[in-house]
Amino acid sequence: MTKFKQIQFPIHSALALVLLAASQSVLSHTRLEIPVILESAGAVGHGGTNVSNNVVISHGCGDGTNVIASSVVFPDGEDSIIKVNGVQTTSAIHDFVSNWGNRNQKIMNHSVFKFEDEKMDPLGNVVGFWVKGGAVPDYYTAFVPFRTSAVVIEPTSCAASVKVVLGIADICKITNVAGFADGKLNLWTPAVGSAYDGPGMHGYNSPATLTVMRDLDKNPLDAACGAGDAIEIIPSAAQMNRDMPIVHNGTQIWPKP
Ligand SMILES: [Cu+2]
Repeated sequence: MTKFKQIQFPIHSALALVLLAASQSVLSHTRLEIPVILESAGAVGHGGTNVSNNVVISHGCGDGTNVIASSVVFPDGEDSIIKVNGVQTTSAIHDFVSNWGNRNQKIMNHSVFKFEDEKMDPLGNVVGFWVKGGAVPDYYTAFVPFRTSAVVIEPTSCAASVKVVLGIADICKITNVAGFADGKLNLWTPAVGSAYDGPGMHGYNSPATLTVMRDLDKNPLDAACGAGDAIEIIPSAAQMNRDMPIVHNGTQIWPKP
């Protein structure tokens, strides 16, 4: 027994170090303050719970740089990439979420970034937001607040969770797409083949996510579903190219056209 314990200790401390290193590298990237939320299984529009959240900008583009703007995109569910247990499917998000669309709204806050606005699709649904006119030092953390309205997981589906993949750019220097590089901006985007993939850059294919867990008490899974499926919704390249730019008063200010 004593011998077993002696072996066990170094394994645990090695594991603790690995976990610490892993959590620190995650913390150093731009993520959501609350990355996992519970669905509201109540009727849409009645007693749904809103979750106030923040995009957490954890660092800038290197010593001496300031984050001056940020751009955030949520998958619109129109041409989004949908995965079931990691495998891409032709199913639509509506097969798994009863009320997808317009779930996320910016919470106004001019204390860090002077200017902001929501991004809308042609139907007026919010598909993201941008902020600009700030100067967040590299060593600072900044919060960009938004709110998620109740997401209802389709009761007839086997979805146990829905992971929403975001596209985010933290911008230190306004450039055109060709000028994207470490030191100028951080791209926290899914690599879907858009102009905002940022291959080789610090945050390559390391997007922030918001996972909605099914409320298994109020919205139980059918026994045939077993443990249920992990669904993922990722913005398409076409949506990223359309919605990532910052357009202020009708003029695209980032990236430089
Ligand atoms: Cu980082």
